[in-house]
Amino acid sequence: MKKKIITITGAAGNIAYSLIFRLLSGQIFPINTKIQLNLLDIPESSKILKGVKYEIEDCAFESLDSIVTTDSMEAAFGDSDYILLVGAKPRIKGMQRSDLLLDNANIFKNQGIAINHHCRDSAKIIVVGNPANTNALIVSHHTPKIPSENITSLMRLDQNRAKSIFASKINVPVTSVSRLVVWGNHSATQFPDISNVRVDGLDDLEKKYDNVWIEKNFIPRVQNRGAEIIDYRGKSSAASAASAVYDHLNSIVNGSDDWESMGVLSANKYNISSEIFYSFPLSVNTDNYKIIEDLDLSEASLSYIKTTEKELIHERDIIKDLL
Ligand code: NAX
Repeated sequence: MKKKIITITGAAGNIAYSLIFRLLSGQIFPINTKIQLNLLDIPESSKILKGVKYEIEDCAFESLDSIVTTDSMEAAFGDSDYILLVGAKPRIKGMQRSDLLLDNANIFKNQGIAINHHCRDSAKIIVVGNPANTNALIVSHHTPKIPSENITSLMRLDQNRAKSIFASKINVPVTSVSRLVVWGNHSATQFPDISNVRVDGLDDLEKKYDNVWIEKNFIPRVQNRGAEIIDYRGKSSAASAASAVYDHLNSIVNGSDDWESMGVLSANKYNISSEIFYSFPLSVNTDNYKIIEDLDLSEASLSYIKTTEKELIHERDIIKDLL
């Protein structure tokens, strides 16, 4: 029997409430692998966390090895194979985006320091809590022991949203759509890019859509999908976010045949600043990822990728004292 230790922060929150059950009933790891869950939340959430633990136990999952619930970073991060940094403060009424950035930046700085102290250098870290890309930059800065390639931020929700909206427009199953990627920030400046899209492996789309639809409808709808969900549901996306974390982790563990979008340290590709976490088109295998290079970018695409870069540089400048 093999065992994997997965740490989830913000484990008493909404995303975790879907994610945990998806992970334990899913098929990311071989069937003989058992999962130890280390669930971290703040002391104020300890009662909720206990309820979550009882519910997990009540599912009698075959894949479950054990559950640790804790408010101690040392207990949560020690020996973890995968660390899913979901927990963060929500933006409350009247709060400026920059206040949220700084509050959450401090959480991710302290978690980075603790991870560096307690984890193996092979640990893989996925940053979900917002602003996810900038939080990943902070974590990366405070985990010198861990290779920056092991740290990625969640853009898969944006990619899944883009694929599903596009598939529905051209009336094909979402699984037919590949090479649809999202560049930049997990925010309303992101650039969902259909320039290289394939449907059932072919790039001949027989003009099933037009550029006006892409520009005026598709791109803004994907960029603002989070707000659209809040508008209807009265709460932010949680189940779809959890599903995207599952997909992201699955790609990291098992690789992917498709192009994937993840926030990664930029490494100066496509003339994007090397000091930000930015979502690029990636090929992902079981050992690492590679930024897909030499894609042709139209004038319009270049403008989109620079706009979202500008926002990430601005976020980085707000938290620069923590780097
Ligand atoms: P919730 O507010 O439901 O849960 C957050 C949990 O984090 C709470 O239980 C809270 O007690 C805990 N927490 C706060 N500070 C903590 C700390 N220092 N250590 C450990 N736990 C702490 O939010 P939820 O809906 O679960 O969303 C979590 C985060 O994901 C938010 O920042 C949200 O904005 C972000 N998202 C990111 C997405 C992405 O694609 N990157 C999409 C979905 C989501 O919006």
